[in-house]
Amino acid sequence: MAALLAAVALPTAVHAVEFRSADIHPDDYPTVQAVRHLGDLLKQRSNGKMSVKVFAQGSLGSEKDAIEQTKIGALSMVRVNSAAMNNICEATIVPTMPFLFRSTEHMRHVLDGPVGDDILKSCEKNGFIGLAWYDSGSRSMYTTKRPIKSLADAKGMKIRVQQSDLWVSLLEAMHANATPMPWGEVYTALKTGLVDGAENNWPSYESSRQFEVAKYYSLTEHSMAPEMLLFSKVAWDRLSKEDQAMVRQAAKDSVPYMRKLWDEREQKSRKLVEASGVQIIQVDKASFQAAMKPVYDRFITSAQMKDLVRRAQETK
Ligand code: GTR
Repeated sequence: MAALLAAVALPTAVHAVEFRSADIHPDDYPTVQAVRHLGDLLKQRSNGKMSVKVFAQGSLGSEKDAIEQTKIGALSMVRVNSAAMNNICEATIVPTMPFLFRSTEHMRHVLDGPVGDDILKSCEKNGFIGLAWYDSGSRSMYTTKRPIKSLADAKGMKIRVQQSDLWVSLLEAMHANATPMPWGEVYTALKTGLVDGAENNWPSYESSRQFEVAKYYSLTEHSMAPEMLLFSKVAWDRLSKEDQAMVRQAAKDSVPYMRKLWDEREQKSRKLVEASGVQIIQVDKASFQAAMKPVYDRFITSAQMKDLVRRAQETK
């Protein structure tokens, strides 16, 4: 009887597939929650045939490591910041560019529209199926010893940046000393004085506890580099057309869910950080923006990149 049951149960078990996905953020972070939600949708809609397991908190390594694993198909999915893809898929530089987006609404319109789609599609040649864009708010500078009140204060400071040539150039345009390193190492680097500061949005600054060691947060809001959800092309090609469509739809449906969580978390994180005694500094954003011309001159050179930037800027 047991053998008979096993034989009956086997076909479903064989065909059920669990997609492994990585994220460097903790369990309660909106990106992790959103990918879990996507997994729930998928499981429901496929009657248990497809599901997702999210490995959070960087348990599978840095974003760079996770991207490499996704590329070879060892991981099916990965959620990373657009910056982590800058050196791999050139067009991801566009939404990472300083001061490109005018507001959250503008960013969402661009990414939800043809420009966002074109950038996602362009990563296919590099081995990644772009499934969705998620919010990441605005990134601002924070420091340990003294506040950045103006552009001049950033000069010579050692600032941690993401592992992207664009980010090195962005901080160099502020005359800071850019130090690329994985996110998981930043807390210690700030605490031990290896770097004088870093930059990120409210939820990352808060969830990483970096606000405890870098207590000056200067509202430069210099980039709205969004989050990306990518599927391994190798793993994708093993799926049927129907399953691919189902994954795409679930990813799409996870976006409004993510944005709701994001909006709530941004406020919650900001309040928590403020209550902890962090000093929030208003800066003249226009002066930081003006300093970014060399970054555009260096990275937005080809006709394709110029076209994407122009179309993004022209989006209402
Ligand atoms: C966060 C982002 C992460 C990672 C991190 C960093 O805002 O969600 O994917 O890019 O910043 O600065 O390394």
